[in-house]
Amino acid sequence: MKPVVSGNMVTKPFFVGWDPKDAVMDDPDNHIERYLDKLTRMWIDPDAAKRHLKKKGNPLVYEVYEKEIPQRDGEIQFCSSITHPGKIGTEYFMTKGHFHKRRDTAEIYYCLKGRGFMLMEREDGEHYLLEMRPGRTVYVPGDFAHRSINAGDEPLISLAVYPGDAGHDYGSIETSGFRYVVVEKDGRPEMIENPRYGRMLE
Ligand code: PAN
Ligand code: ZN
Repeated sequence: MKPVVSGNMVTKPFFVGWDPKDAVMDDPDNHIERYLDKLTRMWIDPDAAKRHLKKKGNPLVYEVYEKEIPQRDGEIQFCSSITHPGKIGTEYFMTKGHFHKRRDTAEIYYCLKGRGFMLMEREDGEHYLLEMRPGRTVYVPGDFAHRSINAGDEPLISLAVYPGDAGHDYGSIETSGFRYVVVEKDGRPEMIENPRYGRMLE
């Protein structure tokens, strides 16, 4: 019996297993994979991304396993968000980041594995960088764009939970970027101003 929903039909009760060893959901409906060759413009040094592709190949930067839940008010979306370890130049592997289409919707990230950060930034410039580590839940309020950053040497894995009708808006982050980025300096993570802020597509 397939214990899940389909499309926009009535939601039926279901469960998912959560592999306690690799901390990722079993039996997802969708698996989204983001490889470096499709993410070359999101770094402070896009040429470093191109050099990486030439010399070291095309790594999987992050991936998401999710159940397919109707995108409507009252439902709850949830997924495994996995950001792999690595760097482009000095900048840690990270997700594209997005606002929610319905801007006032919040999200929680329950970190299960790895080390890193949640970078959050509102349109007016208010921003926060919170450390993610196993056992910690980060609350991302509505109106904040958010991005996971892996500053460790194993996958950064979280259970992300957000409202059914939140949706994703990638456009403004793709174009403008975040005002701040996290790089490795003297072996440690450091938040610096994004030198390409406002012109990520150039
Ligand atoms: C997460 C993210 C996931 C991948 O489920 O979608 O971490 O990051 P991007 O969506 O920025 O590529 C979430 O925040 N959902 O709303
Ligand atoms: Zn989100």
